[in-house]
Amino acid sequence: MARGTLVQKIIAAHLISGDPAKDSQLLIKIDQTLTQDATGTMAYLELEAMKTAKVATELSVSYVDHNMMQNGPENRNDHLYLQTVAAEKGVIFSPPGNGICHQLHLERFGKPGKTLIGSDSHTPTGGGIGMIAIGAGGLDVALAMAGQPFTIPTPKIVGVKLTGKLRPWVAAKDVILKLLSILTTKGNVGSIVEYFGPGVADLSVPQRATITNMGAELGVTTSVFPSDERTKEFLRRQKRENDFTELSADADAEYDRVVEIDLDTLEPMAACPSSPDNIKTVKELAGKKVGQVLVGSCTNGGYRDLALVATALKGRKVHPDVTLGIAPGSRPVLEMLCANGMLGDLVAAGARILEVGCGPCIGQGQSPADDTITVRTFNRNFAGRSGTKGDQSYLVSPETAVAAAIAGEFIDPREAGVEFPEIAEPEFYTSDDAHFQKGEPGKGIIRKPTIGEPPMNCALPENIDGVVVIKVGDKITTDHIMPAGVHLKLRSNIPAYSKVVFECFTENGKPSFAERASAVRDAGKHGVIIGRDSYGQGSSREHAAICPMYLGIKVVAALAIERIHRANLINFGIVPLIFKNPADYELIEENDSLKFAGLPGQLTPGSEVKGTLCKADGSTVEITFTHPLSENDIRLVKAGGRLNC
Ligand code: MIC
Ligand code: SF4
Repeated sequence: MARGTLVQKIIAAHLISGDPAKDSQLLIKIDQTLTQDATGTMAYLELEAMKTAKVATELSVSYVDHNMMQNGPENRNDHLYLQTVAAEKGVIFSPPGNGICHQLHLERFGKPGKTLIGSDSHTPTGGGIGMIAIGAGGLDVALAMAGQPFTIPTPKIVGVKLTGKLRPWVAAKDVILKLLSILTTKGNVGSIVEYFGPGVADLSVPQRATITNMGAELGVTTSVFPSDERTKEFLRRQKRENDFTELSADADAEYDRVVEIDLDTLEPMAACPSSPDNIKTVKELAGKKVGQVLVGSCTNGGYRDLALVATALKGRKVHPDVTLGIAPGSRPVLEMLCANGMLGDLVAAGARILEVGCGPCIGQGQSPADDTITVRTFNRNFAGRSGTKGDQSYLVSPETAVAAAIAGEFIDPREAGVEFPEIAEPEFYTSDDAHFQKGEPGKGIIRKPTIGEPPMNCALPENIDGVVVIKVGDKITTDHIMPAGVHLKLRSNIPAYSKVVFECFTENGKPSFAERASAVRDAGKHGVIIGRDSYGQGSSREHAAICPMYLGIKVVAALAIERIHRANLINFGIVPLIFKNPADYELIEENDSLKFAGLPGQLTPGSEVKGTLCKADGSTVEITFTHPLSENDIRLVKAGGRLNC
């Protein structure tokens, strides 16, 4: 691993086993965990299955922020389970209405130099305060709560050198959009981004957190900023100055790759439909009519973001053709806007005030109209994530969003005729922790009927009599595999949720993926999924592995599989394979038979795996795969996943 870097120092302080100079896998101690409700129910069911009496971490927090619509009893049933299981296991519970996990964790619990894993892919938000904060599947978080170390690939460190200062109307969001235009969402698996250089001091902790949050879209393990005077200042304003430790890389730190971004020359930018790395300058989009603007999410739901929008709108009205929704990232943020009158300014301007939480970012309401542009301060614009098929979702800064809300069209915010609102950090943030619950154990766990058990798998069969149930292309996200939106409430009910696996690929009148996979399983055969590059991007939702496993999928073969999804596949006993020769992908069609004789025996660290492709005309081709599995991973997949071990 690159020497003298901040990442190397924090990892060295947490290393349990593995030599960063030699080994490809490192086991690190985890100080803190976080979960959110949509992945949390499964994580705590798994923790219960491990018979853990109390969590072994320094701090574990269970947040409710995703599933808050309460259309039907499922959401509230989940909340009650989470509240009572937290009390039993020594986990702090953050109830619905308190805020988005990442925003609250940064405000109230993040500590420089600590390690954090969270069952949400945007856990790297904590990198803004100098933590090594990593997104993971629920089972890995449950294991960390039980005191087990977490495995990371020995990272390549990408140093991002920041110089200069952000100019008015150019935002922290534009820094990460610029980096996405350079590094893209593909090909960064196993890397960690470390920010350094004189430009770092120009950015406050919330601005840094915007950058590390959306760094998740690069597909890296995490991103991290040094902990410096700005960090100290943020912690003082949060009334927790004692949590400060100064941390930085050595002056002569070596990075595996260096990218330089001059903040002075950045432009307002947007990620265009339907990928966070489809970047254009706002100037290039100028004049495009906008139908909806949404401000909030764990990327831009903080005090400065909303205060900027409120101040720009003061005395103005939202354009009549636009609906503007504001979803504050946390209760403290909303409380501050209430206290200083900015909430009134937003309401007077015509904004619709939404509940504190993830809300429209995960398709919980506010789906845009057909054929209209929606402009969002969020981090993901995957096709259909907004709840509207064929949506045109653009990701921007609050600065660009408010300019579009006023003008009714894309406009470079520097040309919108609005005076730039200088937003000072408040002398003190609202730091009332009264709503975090440290419940008492011994009162019992409430488990209503909509909460099922995590499904079990069987050991990996000797011979895989595989059938290709689906073949998909590049950049398949876990939103494609396991849709959220209206189905999000099924997260605690695997049989019901499994029915919508790959729903976006079901053609009208044709059998669904679930029906086809079940037919393969019921015929005594084994389901195979074929993906192309960067399979399993995005969300950490382990349901993208659990539900296919439930439907009998045994193998996922692709050109590349993203880190969190790959770990989830292994955890649930699905074998991830990589095409040795990428051209072989072209040979395979849906419904082909792909057989693996003696698969458990073929799996040793670094081994090749041979499969036989049998075409409908009776011809056969041998295909060679590699795999990314360590010795321990092999043990897990052979057993049928961690819960079977
Ligand atoms: C997301 O932004 O996609 C989510 C919803 O927060 C997910 C977690 C989930 O699917 O529950 C994530 O980012 O990991
Ligand atoms: Fe919630 Fe959206 Fe952040 Fe995911 S990306 S945690 S859905 S706000």
